[in-house]
Amino acid sequence: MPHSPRTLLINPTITSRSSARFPLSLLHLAAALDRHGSSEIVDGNVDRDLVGETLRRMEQGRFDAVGVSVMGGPQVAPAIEVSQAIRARFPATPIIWGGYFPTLYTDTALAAPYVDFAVRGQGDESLPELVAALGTREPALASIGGVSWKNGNAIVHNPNRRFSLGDSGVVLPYDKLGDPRRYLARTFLGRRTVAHQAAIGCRFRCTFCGVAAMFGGTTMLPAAERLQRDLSYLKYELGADSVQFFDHNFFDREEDMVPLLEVMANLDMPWWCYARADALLNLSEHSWRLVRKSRLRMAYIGAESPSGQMLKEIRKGTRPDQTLQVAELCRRNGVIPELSFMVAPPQNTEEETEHTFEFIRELKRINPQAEIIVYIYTPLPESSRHEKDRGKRPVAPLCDRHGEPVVFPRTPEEWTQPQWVDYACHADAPWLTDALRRRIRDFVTVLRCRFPTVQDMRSPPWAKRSLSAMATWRYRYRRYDRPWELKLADRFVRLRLPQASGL
Ligand code: B12
Ligand code: SF4
Repeated sequence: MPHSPRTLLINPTITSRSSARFPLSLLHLAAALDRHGSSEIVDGNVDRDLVGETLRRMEQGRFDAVGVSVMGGPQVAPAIEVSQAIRARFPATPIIWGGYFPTLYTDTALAAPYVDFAVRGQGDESLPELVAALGTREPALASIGGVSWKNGNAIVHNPNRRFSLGDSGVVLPYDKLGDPRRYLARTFLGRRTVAHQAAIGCRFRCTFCGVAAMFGGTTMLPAAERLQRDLSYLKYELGADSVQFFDHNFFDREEDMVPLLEVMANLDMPWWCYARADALLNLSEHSWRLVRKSRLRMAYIGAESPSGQMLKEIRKGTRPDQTLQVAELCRRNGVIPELSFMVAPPQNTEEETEHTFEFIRELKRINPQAEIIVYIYTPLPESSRHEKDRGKRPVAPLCDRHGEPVVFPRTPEEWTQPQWVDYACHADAPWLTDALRRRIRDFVTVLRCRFPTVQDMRSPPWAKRSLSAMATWRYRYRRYDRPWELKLADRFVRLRLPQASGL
């Protein structure tokens, strides 16, 4: 009888237990692996003793391979820790890293002695093929698309593989997570919000974006029947009452969206998604009627910059006037736009930042409910971009504040240094001066106290109102600097910060 491979899948801890959402990457991989073998999942967001739980599972039963899902930023350190522990206790078990980190930084991931394989892009086909090959006497590794591996001292990158939205005809194996209901959370959308991914990829190729680096401009939408089936299961079997879509970009071409919007309108589950200003502006009144009926509560829109020139340079494909228009359009349709900006670019750093602050004020005048997220612009290294895009509109060489070239980490360990975790989280960059860093923090403090986010379920309304009143004069007179009294008050209220706890 052929051997049926067993794989252990690991989601290293990245968020608090209460913020844990379905580990969708591992659920998709488990569904694929279980067609010709079996799999188990350890979710470090829920099993807080990640290393202990992993080793316990491995002691209980033999696994042919371990797959670790890693995104850049705070997930790298626990991924290293669990991989090192597995290598020390089970040295013969192959360790495979997949997800955004090994896709964008493949050589860096494989520089580690505890990473044997890196899967680039989607793992749904590559991982089962790799695990099956590892069970053979002479594994034919070179023929598995999307896999990078070590051949002696050399690193071999097999060709990329095409993305697919294959449908097994059944819902994801949620029961592998123990009680899947514990992943439903109380949010501003509802009492039991569920995370779901319907489409994959994004047809755009913004130079700074990890999604563009992963998908290279590919997008695939699900059939309406599939969305209906999946959401019905989540609603009627698991009791979900609202949805947060992790789709890279939910709104695509209007004619393709209408059947999906009809499903949403019938299901009556308030929802949140990623969108683009141009896609929303292009919707007809008929589609907006569906959007309103479906109860889209909030759309996260990458506004990025108020500078048309910068938007062109990063290949965003939208214009600042569209950002202003979409804020107004959303207001009229009862959808809160969550607009994210990237301040402090490496060139014209101070001017662009101040320009963005003024633009945000204009947006707030147009739509006071608009939510604002301020990130630091931290472009990807050229080597991380999708192979189709490398060399096209390269970003100018990056220099730190002393004019020295920025050298990106070459090992996973270097990526765990605080300044690189901040870089991956778009929270800091080597070209920022202390004064500008403080200026940005102060602006964000005044802004979020003046306009507390509706996503904050923890702070009582009276506390939010008081903070907002305290921040009013600073906001009105642009007195952002050193808002000590707001920081002090915020220490008691602890307002939620969407850029840290959001997506
Ligand atoms: C959910 C999510 C989170 C969750 C964590 C999820 C978890 N692991 O528990 C939370 C909210 C905590 C989070 C945090 C962050 N995130 Co996040 N997140 C996402 C999001 C929205 C969805 C991921 C997802 O579930 N996709 C669905 C599954 C099916 O797809 P997938 O994860 O890509 O998995 C497939 C492949 O990657 C691959 N794969 C994945 N793992 C593995 C493992 C193996 C072994 C193999 C073989 C293959 C494989 O196969 C999978 C199935 O096809 C993505 C955007 C997106 N839509 O992808 C951003 C995204 C991944 N996050 C990103 C980032 C940067 C972050 C942060 C580090 C920073 C930030 N400011 O957002 C923060 C950390 C914040 C902090 N201060 O702590 C970036 C990564 C880009 C990059 N340059 O690396 C993304 C792409 C958002 C973006 N557009 O910039 N995030
Ligand atoms: S920034 Fe948005 S639109 Fe641009 S590639 Fe990334 S997901 Fe797509």
